[in-house]
Amino acid sequence: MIHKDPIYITRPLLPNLQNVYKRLDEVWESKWLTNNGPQHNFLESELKQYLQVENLSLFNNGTSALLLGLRALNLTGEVITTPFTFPATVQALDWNNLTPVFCDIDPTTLTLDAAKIEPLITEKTSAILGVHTFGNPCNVEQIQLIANKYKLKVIYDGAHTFGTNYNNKPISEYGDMTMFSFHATKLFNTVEGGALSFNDGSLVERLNLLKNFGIANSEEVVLSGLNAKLNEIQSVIGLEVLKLVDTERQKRHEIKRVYEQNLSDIPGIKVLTRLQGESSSYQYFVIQIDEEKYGKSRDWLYEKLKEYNVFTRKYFYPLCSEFEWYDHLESARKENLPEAQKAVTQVLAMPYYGELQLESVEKICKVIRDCV
Ligand code: T4K
Repeated sequence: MIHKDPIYITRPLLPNLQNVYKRLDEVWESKWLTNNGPQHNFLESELKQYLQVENLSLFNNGTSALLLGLRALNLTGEVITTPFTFPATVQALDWNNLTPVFCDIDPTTLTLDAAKIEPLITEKTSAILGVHTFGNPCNVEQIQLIANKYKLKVIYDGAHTFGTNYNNKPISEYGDMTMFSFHATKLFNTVEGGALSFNDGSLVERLNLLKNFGIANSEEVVLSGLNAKLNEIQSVIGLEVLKLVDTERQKRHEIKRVYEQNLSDIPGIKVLTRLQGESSSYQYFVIQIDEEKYGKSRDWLYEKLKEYNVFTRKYFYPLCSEFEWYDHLESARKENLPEAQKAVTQVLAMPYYGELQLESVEKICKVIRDCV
């Protein structure tokens, strides 16, 4: 019953090594390792096609993509966002001297509750930063209506939404800008990496400057930027991993099916499945545990599964609003964020990657079923 090898929440999608060597040969031959090399440019065009986006800019990780994307939009003052996210979302605001205004989440999708956004808008608000949490799209239509009414920018942290469609449209068609993460733990990875897709094509130049120290040419440095470029080795990995993504999605589809089949009738266990009309990102498989109905808490189950060598994750814990540097913010107060407070104690991300054996999924579900 106890798994021989530890089962983690994910394992990276690793490309065929011989194919990687072949591409690396090209890199060695060219002696071009970074700064918009041919592998980077090829990956960019392949990804544009895969994600069906017109404007795409690659970065060395998702966090710097978001950080510089916010900078490119010239935002100021306050940005309305969710407390239930990975620290990167709000830290990208911090590094732009933008103040997060925390808005509670919708209990069904665990994304920004659009109905609670409007009362938080002040004359200092410049944008809404939503997170498509676990690949669940935000209430994009409602958020856009609010943004139009108050002339706010809309940025989505789509770290979990590689290849997600919503209403038969690529997820990146919603909002002004969407960030993708290509971290090793993501469905598509370049070891570390990320991208921005954006509506306004004229931002390309500004983003290119921002990720390359603001260097316009050998004579001019026109703005204060960063070094946030995706290099040739990362791009090689990306090009080879991209070939595997569709098969990985199919495998994850099966795993999801087995989880759903085995968990759906356990009292107090709610599967945060994809919403209707959305084509899932297959990034995470997440359950929500209602202690009253299940009889045991999320933390109890987390520890119990460890005894079976199964390492789930409490994504996202703690809430970002609880970071001590936000203590002074009115919007960070517990009583303003009841749904987020609940989710943070109930959500558990389960092992989810193509190589995971269906038999292991069944065993994990049996532990969840039998231990109460
Ligand atoms: N916004 C959101 C909503 C995000 O979720 C993230 C990142 C970002 C922004 C920022 O994007 P990036 O700047 O990272 O591109 C991981 C990832 O590091 C992070 O990318 C991700 N979200 C977050 C949800 O998960 P940790 O601290 O949980 O990772 P770690 O090292 O504990 O890995 C998790 C498990 O994955 C391990 O237990 C085993 C497995 N693993 C991990 C690595 C790195 C492997 O098998 N091989 C590996 O190489 O943050």
